[in-house]
Amino acid sequence: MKAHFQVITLFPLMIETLFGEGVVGQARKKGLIDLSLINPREFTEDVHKTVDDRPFGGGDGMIGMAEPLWQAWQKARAQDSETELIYLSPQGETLTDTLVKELALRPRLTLLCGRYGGVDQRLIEKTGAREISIGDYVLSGGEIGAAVLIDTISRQIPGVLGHADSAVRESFAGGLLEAPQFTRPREWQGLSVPEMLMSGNHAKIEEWRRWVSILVTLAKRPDLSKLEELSRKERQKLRQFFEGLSGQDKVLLGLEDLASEELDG
Ligand code: 4GN
Repeated sequence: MKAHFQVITLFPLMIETLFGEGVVGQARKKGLIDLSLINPREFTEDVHKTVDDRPFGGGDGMIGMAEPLWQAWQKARAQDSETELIYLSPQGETLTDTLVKELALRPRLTLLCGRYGGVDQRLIEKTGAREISIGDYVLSGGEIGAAVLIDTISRQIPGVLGHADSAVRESFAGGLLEAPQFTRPREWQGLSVPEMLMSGNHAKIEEWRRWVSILVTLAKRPDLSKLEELSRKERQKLRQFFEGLSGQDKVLLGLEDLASEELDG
């Protein structure tokens, strides 16, 4: 399944720069991802190439004019008749791992980036654009939001990530954070690496990482953890595992504040 992203933006270089290299840049070279940039300025008729104007009723910022954006959308549709329009805005549905996976099922998307005060609402109405927000904060333009969508969806496309492809893609599924990672040297500024990771026993290491993942999620993002889905037996095993960690490992893993009582019940 090949992805096709089209981005309607006054600043195409922002997007082209970000995705000229890195994981997405490589995937474009392999032909797994197409990226088209459409500049609404292309569709202006006046000498000043006007794409925005002051808001009716007054207020700060400039508003993207409906007609150049409409023409840009027609171009996107001409290039991909099945593309769907997404408008990046703080008013949209919040992006989550679940929504990323849903969008990745049909990755033929046109991302509309507003600037300044946003775009004329009649354009949103006429196009039926789906509004998505990348989080509860305001950006100076939709480009960074569009980039977040392109990056997160691309990681779901088979072949885009390295070997461990699906394993890496699944890392957030199940609502668990990853266990902390370490590399050479074995000792750095008086700190060593958890002994288990040096054991060479891959099955044991994977089991250890899974328990650490559960603990790290509980400690740092209790809102994500689905600990209530663990059985009583698993919870008991988790508590034993936590109590068996060395003091230094608890510190290294960021678990020093997690009390074993939190694993009760
Ligand atoms: C998207 C766009 C934040 C988001 C944006 C977000 C551009 N700021 N949270 N700024 O996903 C409409 C008004 C587009 C702001 C403008």
